[in-house]
Amino acid sequence: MPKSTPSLRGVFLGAVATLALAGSVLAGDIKINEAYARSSGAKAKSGAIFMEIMNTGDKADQLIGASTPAAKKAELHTHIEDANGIMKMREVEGGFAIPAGGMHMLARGGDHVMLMGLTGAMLQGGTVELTLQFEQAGEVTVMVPVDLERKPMKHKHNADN
Ligand SMILES: [Cu+2]
Repeated sequence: MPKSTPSLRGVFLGAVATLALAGSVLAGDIKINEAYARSSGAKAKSGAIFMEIMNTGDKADQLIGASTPAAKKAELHTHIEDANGIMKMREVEGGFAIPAGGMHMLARGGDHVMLMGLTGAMLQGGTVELTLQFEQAGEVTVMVPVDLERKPMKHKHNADN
């Protein structure tokens, strides 16, 4: 069937290109986009990972845990404002809901994966292997590029920035 060969080859190459895209992964209904990791510097004992988590399925999922060889512990954190107006981080019991057909952002100043007790310095250009645990999708591993230069994300409608 010589006619079908070129299209099959195209599909195969497309899949390889998707896998090779740093900071992205597709696992079942879960798609991770634009993941990146950062810390406050080479001597930092902790770091954080941000990403967009999409759920392309028709069933709600939940991110319930994370682990990485880059740190002793990975926790699901959010920022909350205390009584004095000071932003503090705390662990989120039960993790983050990823709605069916929707997405959940992990972003600076909001929800994030916290890495505590880094096993080595997070250097620009490096990569952190992160395994996320989802209730439905199970374990999803993404190779996360370290990006110390990325600025916090601006809202898209903020055209004057
Ligand atoms: Cu944190």
